[in-house]
Amino acid sequence: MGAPDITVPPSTPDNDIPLYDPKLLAELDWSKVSYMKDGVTSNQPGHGLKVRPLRRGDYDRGFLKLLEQLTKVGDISREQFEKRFEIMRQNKDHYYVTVIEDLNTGEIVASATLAVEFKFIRNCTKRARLEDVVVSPDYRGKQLGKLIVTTITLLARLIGCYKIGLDCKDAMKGFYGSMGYGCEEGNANAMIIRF
Ligand code: 16G
Repeated sequence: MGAPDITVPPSTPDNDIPLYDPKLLAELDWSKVSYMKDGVTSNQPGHGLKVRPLRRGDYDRGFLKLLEQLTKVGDISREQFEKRFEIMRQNKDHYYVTVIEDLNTGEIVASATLAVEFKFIRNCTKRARLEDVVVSPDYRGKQLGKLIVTTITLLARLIGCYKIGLDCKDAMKGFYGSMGYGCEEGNANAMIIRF
């Protein structure tokens, strides 16, 4: 594991503001999850690790650098980050960015987002999307991918979404398939226009 190139921010009421209520994570029902080894869950993620909502102070904990593992992020200023964080936080019930922190270094080492779309269909239901899944290269092979993805899946269920979906590269189909995600017969076309 490389030394972190971050200076951990002090714990202040402002830095510690979570994007969503952390109590939700304590309520996740892991009882039917059979593929995690060593009893790992979001409540027991392993020594020195913590699964928690994104916090306002995570700008200084390598969160954006981590996202660069996934795609282009851009040169985001603290002000931009905090503005986007506040928009997400105020749109309560829509954005659940969830991270894994290495408590020894203070670094964010994995992240995934539950994005929730409100609908009229199916009695005004909610549909979930699993987005921006990323694990630091230094922490691969420790189940953190499965841990963060399953945390999001269970969270979607807990808050009452009727389904959860994702887009991914072909090479990742096996990974998501191992946690119950799959293509529906006759209904497996994700179409996009890039602007
Ligand atoms: C992947 C991600 C998606 C992310 C996109 C970014 C998962 C399950 N899928 O499809 O959430 O937004 O990559 O790539 O994490 P892009 O910048 O090329 O759209």
